[in-house]
Formats: sequence, structure tokens, C-alpha cells
Amino acid sequence: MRSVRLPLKEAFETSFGSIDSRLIFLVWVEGNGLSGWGEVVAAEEPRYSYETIGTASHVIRDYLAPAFMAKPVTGLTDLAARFAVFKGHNMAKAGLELAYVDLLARIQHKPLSDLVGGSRKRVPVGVSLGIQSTLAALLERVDRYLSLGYQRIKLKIMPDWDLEVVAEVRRRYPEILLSVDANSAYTLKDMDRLRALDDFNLLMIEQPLDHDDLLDHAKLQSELKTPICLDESINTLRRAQHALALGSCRIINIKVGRVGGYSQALPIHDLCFERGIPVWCGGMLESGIGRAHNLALASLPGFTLPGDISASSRYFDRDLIVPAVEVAADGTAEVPLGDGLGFEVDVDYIERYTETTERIDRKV
Ligand code: OSB
Ligand code: MG
Repeated sequence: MRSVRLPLKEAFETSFGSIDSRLIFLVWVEGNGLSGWGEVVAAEEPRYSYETIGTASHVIRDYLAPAFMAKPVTGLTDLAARFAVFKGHNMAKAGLELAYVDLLARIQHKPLSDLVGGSRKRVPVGVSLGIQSTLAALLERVDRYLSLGYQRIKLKIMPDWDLEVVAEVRRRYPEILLSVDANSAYTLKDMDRLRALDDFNLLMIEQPLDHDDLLDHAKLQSELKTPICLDESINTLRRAQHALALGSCRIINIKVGRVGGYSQALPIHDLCFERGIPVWCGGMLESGIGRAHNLALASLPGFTLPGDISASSRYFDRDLIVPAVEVAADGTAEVPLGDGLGFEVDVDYIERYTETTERIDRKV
């Protein structure tokens, strides 16, 4: 396990706070003479979810790694069953599972996207724009990312940074795919404000209400024509089933870290695909390692909407992988064809920015 602090090119602000660097938590596994890399998407503070880098390192060190190394792992299902006995801590589970899946793909000489069943060669991408100090600063960024080709603009919103901002962006760009993400900044008491958002022909409203709510979202969805997309509320396959049964959303954002790895992300994708519910790949300001996993996930057929998979350069001056993730002028990113992640991991650069490392060996 390794934590690596990467400075962000500019601060990222959401309804739950602002950060100007990202402490990246990497998991590296060794087996059959090869290595695999995963990323734990937890933040330093429990604001997006209850997990933190601290809880995830504890859970991996004391529970998940021992279960992983107890005997040879026969596949994803075996690993998921070993992890399922421990409640929650999906980001910790995903970090180790991702490293294992990268290793497995490298052992099988396959790209990760093949291993998980993806077939797209390029995936459509959008950008998530944080709350800015002025409307002018936001508009400059909207212009910039549209001119770079990004297919969808997502605006972070909260009360005080919502209707006027959305109205102005929509006025300038009547035709673009535009969405908003509130990260749980509203309640049903804000029904009038939320109803007003319905007038802007938004692609979706992401997670307007409580981080673990399904019922209030169902009530809200029944009053809006704009689709609600759930992010925080969907942390397991079961929650996705319940959300669809209740009508809590019409779109789901899948983050492999939030749901506990591919073993959950793939069945959530399959469920939505069968039901005609569009999904898209969310992001957590990942380094290139997490970003490469996101590209593999987004290559699955149900990922029809642009994902939050920006170019590495949107967040970092230099990424941990070579080459960096790039977004072409048509607003797509390439799904790599090499073994595993399909990128070279820049270990020297990682070493330079490493804050902590911890090695856990198999008991013999
Ligand atoms: O809610 O999707 C979110 C970043 C950190 C935590 C939560 C979210 C986000 C983003 C950025 O919106 C997505 C990205 O570009 O990685
Ligand atoms: Mg979100």
C-alpha cells in the first residue's frame, strides 16, 4: 500500500468542500512474477463517503489482505466471496480487487477491458467542473473544455450556486449535453429550487438528496421530467435493484471504487443494461491508475453516456502512468490494448511523491 500526494492544477470544490492536492492511495500486488495495480478512491476526510485513506489502509492491512493471501485466489468470484464477509468498506475492497484484476489480465496477456467484457475501442467523455469563485471563472472553463471537445459539461451545484449559474451556461450553449451534480446538497424542502432546474433541459440531476437516500429521490423523480442520476446512494447491486424498483432514478453513475470493485460494478451494469437504464462511469479525481481502470469499465456496452474520465492533464501536470490519458478532439478517450491496465506505471515518479508505504507479506 502506498500513498502518493499529487498536486492538483487547480483546487476542486464541491458542495462538501475544496481540495488542492489529491492523496492517491495505490495498491500493488505481486504474483506469478508479475504485478498488478489498483487505486483506493477514498479521500482524506469522510465527506463523500464514510471511508477515508485511514480506514481503507486499516481494513486492507487487517482483514482484506490476509483473506486475499490465505490461499490462491481462483477468480473474481472467489475473491468477492472472501471480501463479502466484511461489511461495507467498498473502496478498500475495490482497491485490492482492482490490483488483482490488473494482475490477472497481465497473467492472461489480455487488456483489462477484454477481461471484464468490454468491447468499445474509444469511450465518450465529459468534464466535471467544480464550484468557482465567480461565474466568469466558470464560463471560461466551460468554453475551454467544450473547445477541447469534451462531450458533456457537468456543473457542481449547491444552494447559492445553482439556478443563475445553470441558466447562464444554458443561455450561452442551448444545445450541449449539460448536467448538474449536487453531492447531496438539497432536501425535499428545496422542492421549488429543484423544480426550477427542470426548465434547463438538463441531461440529468446527479445525487440531489441525501447520500444514502432512495425514497425521497423516488418522490422527487416522480415530480421532475429531468432524469435523476444516483451516485452516492448506489453502493451495492442490491441498492441498484432497490433504486430501480422504487423509481429513485433513471440513470446510474457507476464508480468501481464506490461499489466495491468489478465484482459489483459488472452486475450493476448488466442489471441496468437489461432494464434499459443508461449508465456512465463516474470519477473520483483518480491518478492514471484508477483512470485506466475507469477506461476498461467504460468500454462495456451499457456505458452509453459520457463518463467523468477527463484527460490526465485536466487535474495533473504529470500523471503516474505513461502515456497520460488523453481526450481527442471528438471528445473520446482511447481504451488501451496492452496487457492489464495497458499503460506503463511510472514507478520512479511515484517514489518521488510517496508519503507512506506499507508492505504486507503472505504468512508462510
Ligand atoms: O460526485 O462525482 C462526484 C469528485 C470527487 C468526489 C465525487 C465526485 C467527483 C467528481 C469529479 O465529480 C469526477 C472526476 O473528474 O474525477
Ligand atoms: Mg457525483
